[in-house]
Amino acid sequence: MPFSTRLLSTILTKERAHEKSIQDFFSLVLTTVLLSGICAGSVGPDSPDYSELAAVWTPTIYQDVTTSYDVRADFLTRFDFDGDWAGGNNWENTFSYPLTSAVYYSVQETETHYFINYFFFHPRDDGPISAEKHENDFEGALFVIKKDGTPYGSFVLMETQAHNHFYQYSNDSSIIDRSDDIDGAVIFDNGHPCVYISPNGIGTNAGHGVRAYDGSAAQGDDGIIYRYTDGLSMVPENASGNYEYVYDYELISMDVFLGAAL
Ligand SMILES: [Ca+2]
Ligand SMILES: [Ca+2]
Ligand SMILES: [Ca+2]
Ligand SMILES: [Ca+2]
Repeated sequence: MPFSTRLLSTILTKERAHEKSIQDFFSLVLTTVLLSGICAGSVGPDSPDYSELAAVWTPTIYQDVTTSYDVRADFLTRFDFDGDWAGGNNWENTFSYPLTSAVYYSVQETETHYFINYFFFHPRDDGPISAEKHENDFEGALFVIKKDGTPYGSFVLMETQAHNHFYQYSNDSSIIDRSDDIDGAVIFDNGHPCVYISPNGIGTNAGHGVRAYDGSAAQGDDGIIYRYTDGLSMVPENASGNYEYVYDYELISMDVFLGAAL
């Protein structure tokens, strides 16, 4: 079995055992599509380098954490944080390796827009009951960027995913409610859209679901910020306080999954 197929099979098997993780399943379906190459976008003659484009629009991430399951289980990291591409050992390896900060991305484009997916990986989705626990928690956000003649375009909206809901956020008044409604506005951090990721636990505001950050304080007065600055992969050392500590993160193309399959 090709590596990518085996990898996804491992992840999906784990995920399907977790019946409530519909949100994770949708993310993985998208991941599957991306890995299959079906969505691979062509680079237009005037398009910027995708890695540069993704870096320009990197989200500033308000990562809430909880001490209930060890705050490290809420740290963003890379899928191969433990030095291998095996998905079936990530739960037990979570605290045995440094959880170096990373966010994955992929870009597609049309004649008028760029669609940048940012994917957030946590080795564990933990909770108080067995049905809440699973490894390989891969969730994300989609940013829609309009081609406006400038090198990197202008932000239009973001769609995020939390549990079995997709949420839409925009500051553009011309985008109105239709079959789905606009769920709120977008706060920018020096030009970077701010997103919120819930901590481990149970309920609507847990499980690493992603929403636009709304300015709220971190639950339990602990949470950190991941802000893309120099693209450095870091291991958070302190998660206490109301988003008091800030850490840079590495940006990685989803293509690495294809590379790992070779
Ligand atoms: Ca592993
Ligand atoms: Ca909505
Ligand atoms: Ca999750
Ligand atoms: Ca917290």
